[in-house]
Amino acid sequence: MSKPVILVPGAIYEHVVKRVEADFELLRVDSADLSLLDETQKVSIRGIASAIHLPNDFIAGLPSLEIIAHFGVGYDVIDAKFAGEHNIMVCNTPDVLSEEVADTTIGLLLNTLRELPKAEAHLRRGDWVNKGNYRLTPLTLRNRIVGIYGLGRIGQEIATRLEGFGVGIHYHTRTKKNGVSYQYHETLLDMANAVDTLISIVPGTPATTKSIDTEILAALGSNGVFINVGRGSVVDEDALIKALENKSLAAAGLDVFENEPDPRKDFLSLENVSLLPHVASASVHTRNAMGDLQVDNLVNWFGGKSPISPVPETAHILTK
Ligand code: A2R
Repeated sequence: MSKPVILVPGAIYEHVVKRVEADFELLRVDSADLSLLDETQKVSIRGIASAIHLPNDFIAGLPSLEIIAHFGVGYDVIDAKFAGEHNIMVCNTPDVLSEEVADTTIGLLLNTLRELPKAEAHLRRGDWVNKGNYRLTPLTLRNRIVGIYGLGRIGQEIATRLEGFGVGIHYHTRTKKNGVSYQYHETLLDMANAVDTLISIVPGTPATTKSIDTEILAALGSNGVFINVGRGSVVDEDALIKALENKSLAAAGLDVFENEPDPRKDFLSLENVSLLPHVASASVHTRNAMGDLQVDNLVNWFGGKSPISPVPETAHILTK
């Protein structure tokens, strides 16, 4: 029997390509563009393994498509509701990256507060021997109260790590979590008023878009620090840049941006921001685990079993 055809549109982690090739017939195109496929190819495609935005007309233009296996936990680049309405399963790669992202979050938080990348640059430039000690940092994690915006799989891991630092921990989600002792806030503004450090790890959705705005940033106060490891779309970047410029916010640490991989130039010139190029889950260990889960979802599906990690919008779809 011939193997199912799996399309890989656009760039993908090489480990995924090897795994797809081993179990399926791999078809690659440069982008999610129907004009790159002939009619026979379009009809042959039964699954997609991707890490990029898939437009709805692309999804709808593949008549035999059964499943989209996305690389990453955030799947805001796919209209999962639309896929579900077309009886197409969508899977993501949750859990396997939660600890890595939480580890990186703590690193970014400390980099932001204690200026560790700048202190290292000071040493490397020869400034330690020539000019003296790096400055005492005005900011510290000591005595901070941290608010976590999104206490899901990753948010919980961040909170667990923060417990070891002896800081106050608050959270905001739409629903209060059972069995969680951290202080809950019904609104993001309530939480921002109660904390001085805000960590965002909510998904990019219409409800979270630009939800961190001038009012939320102002509520953190002039000692306030904002860390984003979720999605850039969640922040009003104009408001954030203004707050950092006029020091109404002390500092920010950002791993995600509205426009990736080309963030706003204003961020690059600001002194009180620590920047990372969306690397929170980017170790070989964790990216391999994500790739394995992505392809295992396809293997299960085409083996007649339920996929491992369907997204909620399509979890009702039965195997074919
Ligand atoms: O609101 P709830 O009770 O469903 O809690 C979820 C929360 N959340 C929100 N909180 C406040 N306002 C919203 N509009 C809102 N939407 C969602 O975010 C839950 O506590 C958390 C998401 O957790 P998980 O679904 O377990 O996602 P995970 O694996 O922690 O990843 C979070 C995001 C991904 O979607 C990527 O964008 C990024 O981290 O890598």
